Amino acid sequence: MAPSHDDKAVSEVRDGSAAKRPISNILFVIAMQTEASPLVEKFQLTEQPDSVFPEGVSWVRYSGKYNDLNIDIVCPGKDKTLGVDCVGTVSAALLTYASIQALRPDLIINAGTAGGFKAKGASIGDVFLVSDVAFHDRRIPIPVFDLYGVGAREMYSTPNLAKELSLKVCKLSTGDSLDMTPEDEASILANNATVKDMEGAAVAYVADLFKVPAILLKAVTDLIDGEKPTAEEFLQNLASVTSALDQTTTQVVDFISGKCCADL
Ligand code: FMC
Repeated sequence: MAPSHDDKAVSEVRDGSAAKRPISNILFVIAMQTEASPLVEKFQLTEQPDSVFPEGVSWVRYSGKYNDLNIDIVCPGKDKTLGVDCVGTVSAALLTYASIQALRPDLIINAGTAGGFKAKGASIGDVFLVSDVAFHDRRIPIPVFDLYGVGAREMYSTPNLAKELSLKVCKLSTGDSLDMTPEDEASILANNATVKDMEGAAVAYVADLFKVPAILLKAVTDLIDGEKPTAEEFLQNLASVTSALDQTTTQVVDFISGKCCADL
């Protein structure tokens, strides 16, 4: 019997041949519409009305061709009742899962905003390439479950990308709150994170389940250890920081164009 599409994809990941094939399908997972819109415009993508997703979900997909790349941007969309973006790990994980199944990306990019620690060298508008992720709000004080809760994992290594674009590299800690309890703070410090978001480690978890290389780009909207209240600073800087993210993301896509994952 001929191998199915799924069997072929899995064996290519195992024998490493997928990493040596030129990247053709890039999947962006982006939590907020404000973060996605400039990239949708930049890559001249169009919203796909006949969804590859199950009927009734709020998820939105934009697609198109940019250089030699097929680009999809998926967003969790607006909460059906409250009308706000479905931020956070649950939507991000579901959307990443469904998108991998439907679109078979060669590479996933999760681009978004984050809080940064100025004590660790972060400034407003910095865009970081993430080297490692972990969770800071999954406390399970039972041996081994504690490590599972933290869920630390290294991201796909992209030394050439980091070097060529002189990207700042740091660790990311993910949790489902914009604010931070003292317990979260201790855990973020233990994770040695410079930035904190609400989706990155969830996207990385799902990408890892299916062995799809993933890159995380995080732009700093607010300083967690600064003077201003987080929510206020986040909203104030969202638009300007998103344009910095947009610039770096375009450079990353231009760098990726024509390369294999192994060259990144
Ligand atoms: N803490 C956690 N998340 C964020 C943050 C912070 N200080 N600043 N910006 C974010 C990101 C999250 O990943 C969400 O998608 C959104 O912006 C805030 O709801």
